[in-house]
Parts: sequence; structure tokens; C-alpha cells
Amino acid sequence: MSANNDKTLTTHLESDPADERVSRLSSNLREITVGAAQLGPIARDETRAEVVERLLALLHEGHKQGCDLVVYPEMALTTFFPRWWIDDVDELNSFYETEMPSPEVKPLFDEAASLGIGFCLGYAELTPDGHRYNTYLLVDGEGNEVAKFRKVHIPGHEKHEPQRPFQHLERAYFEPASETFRTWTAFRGEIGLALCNDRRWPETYRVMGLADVEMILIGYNTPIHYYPDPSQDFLAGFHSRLVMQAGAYQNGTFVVGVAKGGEEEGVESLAESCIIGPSGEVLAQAATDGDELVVATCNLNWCAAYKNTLYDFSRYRRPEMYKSISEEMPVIFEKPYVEGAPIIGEAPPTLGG
Ligand code: CDT
Repeated sequence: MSANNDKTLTTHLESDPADERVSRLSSNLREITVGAAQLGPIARDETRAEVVERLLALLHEGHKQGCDLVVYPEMALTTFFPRWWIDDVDELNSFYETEMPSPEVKPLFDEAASLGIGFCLGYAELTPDGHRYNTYLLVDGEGNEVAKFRKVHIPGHEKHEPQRPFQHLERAYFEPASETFRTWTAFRGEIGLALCNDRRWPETYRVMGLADVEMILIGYNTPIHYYPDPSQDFLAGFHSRLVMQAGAYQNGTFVVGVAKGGEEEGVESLAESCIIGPSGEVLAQAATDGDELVVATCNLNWCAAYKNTLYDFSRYRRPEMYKSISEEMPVIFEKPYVEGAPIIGEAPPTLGG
């Protein structure tokens, strides 16, 4: 779906979209046409090559619609494997990428470069020295790697909890990044990256806001059922939008939220990919929970309307009042409830903890 918004969107491209994009890039407009490339479920036995075909179909749709940048979700090459307790190391390793682009993913890199479209791709990364990260890679329209971001806030649990209907073992399978959020100058703006649970933390947006971010790309896999407190389940879509809209408005930035949604291996995940303006308004949102490209043309100059007024940080912020938020958290009170049932089982042998 592409929504209408006079301030930001060009929904009717009368000339060839590719020509439109070239002329936009040579003007002063600082418009970027972004496609949130939502994915539906990826089955456990779906091959990388099959998934890349789906990514290419979305890329081609992006080309038709004049996109400068196509944004894929978190862990876009495989099923969301942290839902399973996997104690066979070879099996676990099969979900990680040890090189990027790998031979299976190279066709995406080649096609994007030949179309002149940048993209952002989420995947599980296993480094040569054995570190495991939940990673987001930004590639420009010439096929050059612009940025590699590793997820900062790792949600879920560390150990097998067989009483759950499905696991959320990200804390067993990934290390948190040691580098914080930042921006990169690309696509004629300041671009920031974050992954899934990062979007729930106001600090994520503010750290990038302080670096003058103009567009934050966020891929996510959000199971709708939250075992520690199922009363939150029906609010999954509301909470996802709430945090991204607030983050956008409070920092004067576009936010592009991209889901892997739908029912994947029996687990229902939030779709509702959306593109949010610096006003905090949703400009365009997915209509399905499958593979779908959500497109908006974003005038990055709109960010200044917020950064120079209500959110003029240098004029109005009081950082000396906020010191406690960057210190170690003091234990003030016990949590009012015990999260889930007692933890049993062991951490996978790969990571220990
Ligand atoms: N992938 C990811 O970070 N998902 C989390 C689920 C939190 S519940 C364990 C999210 O914040 O959407």
C-alpha cells in the first residue's frame, strides 16, 4: 500500500520509474524512495536459493516502483531459528552466514547493483573467530557495503525452557554488539540501523537522533504470543507502531519498520511493516502478512522541521538531568511477577552461557 501525504510522497510516477529516480538524485530534493520489503514466513527447509528468489522478486517490484533502497527484515535468509532449542552445533551453524555475499546470496547483490538499487539485509552472522551476531547490512546502489550493524538489545532467554510453546533463544544464539548505534551518510542522508527488539528502547532512537539521523531502518521478527505475559499479545501491533512512531517524532526522523510476518513453522508473527515520517505519522503500511513491498517517497528535508523546532536538541535538551540513564541500573525493587516458569535445561554448548 502507498499512502498519500503531500509532504513526502510521490505516488504517481508518470515517467519511467528508473528515469524518475535518476532525475531525483541529481536534484536538490533529497528525496529517497524506500521500499519496505516485508517477507511472509520462511519454512525451515526452504533453501537460501529459494529465499533469494523471493528477495529478487521484491527487488524487481522496487525497481518498477522507482525505489532507491529496498529494506528486508531481520534474519531474512532463513526461518527464525531461535524458536527452537538446537543442541547440534552443525545444525545450529547451518542457519548462520560465514561470508557475505555467499554464493547463494550473490545474485541479489549483482542484480541490485545492476539496477542501481541499494538494499538492507538481515542475517545471522558467524565470524571467522566464532562470534555470533544478529546482523543488518546496508549496501548502496553501486553494490558497495555501506554499513554493518549488529543488534544491541538481545531479547528472550538463555536456556531451554521446554514449558514454552516455542522458544525465544536469541540470548543463547547471539552476542550483543559491542558497538553502539550510529549513522552512515548514504542515499543523500544520514541513515541509521537497528534490529527488532532495539526498536522498543527509546535510547536506540536518541543515540541516532544525536547523530542527526534522518532515516532509521529496522527489520523485525516479532512472535505475537509473548509467553511471560500473554495479556500483551493482542497489543503486539499497537506496541510495535507506538515505539517506532514515538522514536520517529521525538528525533525528527523517518523510520522504516520491516517485518517477517505471518505463520512461520506454527508461530504467528507480526506483519504490519510500515514507513513512518518525522511527524510520527504512518505514511504507508502493509496490507498483508506475506511478501509485500510497501513504498513511500521520503523527503529527508522534512526532518529539519522537527529537528529545528520542538526537538532542537542543542537548545532544549538538558543532558545534565539525564545522567542516570546511561549508568548501570540500580536495583530499586523486585519485579512484581516471576517471568515464566523456572528455567531448566542447559545453554547450547556453542556459547556456554
Ligand atoms: N526478534 C526480536 O527481537 N523479537 C522480539 C521479541 C521479544 S519477545 C522475546 C521483539 O522485540 O519483537
